[in-house]
Amino acid sequence: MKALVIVDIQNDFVTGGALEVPGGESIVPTVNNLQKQFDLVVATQDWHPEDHGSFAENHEGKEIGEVTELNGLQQILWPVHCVQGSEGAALFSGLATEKIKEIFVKGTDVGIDSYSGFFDNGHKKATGLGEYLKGQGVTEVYVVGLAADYCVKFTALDAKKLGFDTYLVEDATKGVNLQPGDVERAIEEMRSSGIKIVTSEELA
Ligand code: VGL
Ligand code: ZN
Repeated sequence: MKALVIVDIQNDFVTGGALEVPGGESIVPTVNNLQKQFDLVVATQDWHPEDHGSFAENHEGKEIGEVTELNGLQQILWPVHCVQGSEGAALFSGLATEKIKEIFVKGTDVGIDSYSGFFDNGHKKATGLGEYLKGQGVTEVYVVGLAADYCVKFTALDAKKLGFDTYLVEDATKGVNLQPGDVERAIEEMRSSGIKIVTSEELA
């Protein structure tokens, strides 16, 4: 059994959003098409309280993009984004949602960020996604969405670590590229961890 995991296709991650992935919305038609090939489609949603520790504005004197420490973990400071219940946190309107069976929220604890859709960045708490997929008999996980160099990468790496046969659909993800080359490096890291990098064309 295979599942499509759609990561964080939310208003704040598309063009004009608070934490814009340049052209992020351009993958949406591909993601919508891919959904037709899956009996199980799930999504993740970045879902932060407004006092979240990943927001630069919650750290006096610190700037967006700075790296700080948050409860013992390195933390990049981001602009305020995906605040629970806000328009920015809503799924992007172009995303087809009829087939999405479950949504797993992450980043809900003030003191820790969660790039992966499976666990927080300290691997302390699970979101329920892993258990859910195993309970559905899933053995293959296909990961798509935003952002390639953060939440998509860590979701795919955790899927692999949990023992799923894991695929990244390369043309169904886009990255932030805070540093030039970040997306390429993320893809190489995924590949060398045993994740299969495929295109939507190959899957059709
Ligand atoms: C993400 C940075 C902060 C993502 C979420 O969805 O890739 N990146 N929060
Ligand atoms: Zn976030």
